[in-house]
Amino acid sequence: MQSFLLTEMENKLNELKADHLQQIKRAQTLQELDDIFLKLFGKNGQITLVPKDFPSLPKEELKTIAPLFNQVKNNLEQAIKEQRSAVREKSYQKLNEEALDIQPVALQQRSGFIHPVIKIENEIIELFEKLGFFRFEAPQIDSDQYNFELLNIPAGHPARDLWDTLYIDSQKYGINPGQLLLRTHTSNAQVRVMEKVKPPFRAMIIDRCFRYENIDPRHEHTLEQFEVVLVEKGLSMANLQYLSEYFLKNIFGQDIKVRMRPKYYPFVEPGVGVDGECIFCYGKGCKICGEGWLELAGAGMIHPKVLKNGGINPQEFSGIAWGFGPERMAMLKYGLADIRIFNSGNLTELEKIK
Ligand code: FA5
Repeated sequence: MQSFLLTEMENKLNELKADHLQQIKRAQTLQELDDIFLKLFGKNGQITLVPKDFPSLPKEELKTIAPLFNQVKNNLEQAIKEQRSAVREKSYQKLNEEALDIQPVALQQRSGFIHPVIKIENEIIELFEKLGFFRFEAPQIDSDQYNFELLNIPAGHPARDLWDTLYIDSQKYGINPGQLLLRTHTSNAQVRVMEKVKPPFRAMIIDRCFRYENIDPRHEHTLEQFEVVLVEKGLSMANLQYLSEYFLKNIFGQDIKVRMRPKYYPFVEPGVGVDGECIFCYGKGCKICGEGWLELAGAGMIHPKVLKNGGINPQEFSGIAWGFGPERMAMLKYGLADIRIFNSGNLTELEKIK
């Protein structure tokens, strides 16, 4: 007669099998199946714990229970495996049946556009090329010599205060402090072009400059300048006046009101400031322009000392230099109240500027 323990174990295995085969068949999700699997085969699972009583059975009975145990274990494992596949298959079918609308979404097309300041600069370059000007480049990091000294602005001269200069900590490069700077204007090209090109010549420089500015709607720390340097025989203020009008009327239209007023720049004599009438207040004065005019350029006849510094005889040749801010021009042309939009990187706003 078989032992009570064996009978008990056989009953338990048969019950486990019957109960769980039912549960497995009914399971509708992978989560339910995982739970059943853990309940049976986890560390303390009901099937896992069955063999712990095997050592208490006589050897003969072990031969009976072991195959039953393996059979129940395999049946349950197999049933879970099959039901997992069935659940997966069902969910794939459901996905297939759901009419997924996968029409392509209408993507908004964005094309690149030219920055408004570059646009105005391209117009300017084209205008001056027609008059025989060639492009010249000077370094953005330059020496005090070319930015100031050779332009008749010696160290300690009060005119240096006209430019809020950003100096480079140059000692670590073996250069005396105060000798290396971010150029404050494109005028640093004046003597360089004279050294490189034999007169007569008509050069233009268009590039970035830097100032230690308190930024506001009219002032940026990083700004563009455009400069012409014209060295020929017999030039006068009349040529400067002509160039100013040719240029500004071509950019702004024939109605632009332009004025010239005396202005001190150490590298020109006489020197002038060129202003355009403010389009926001029509000359009345507002918070954008101050007194009704927006300063666009500084200009004048190149000082004889500067010509000499560039190796040119001032008795033989005369020069005109003229430097202005393309951003200020773009503000006037496009009716913008704040210069800071240009360097803002705000593509949505920049794209609107037409
Ligand atoms: C100069 O920089 C002179 N080098 C111009 C010059 C050239 C005079 C040749 C004589 C002969 P000024 O600092 O005024 O001058 O600047 C010239 C123009 O640059 C200004 O009229 C203005 O249009 C623009 N500008 C100056 N500072 C700023 C600024 N912080 N932000 C934007 N534009 C500026």
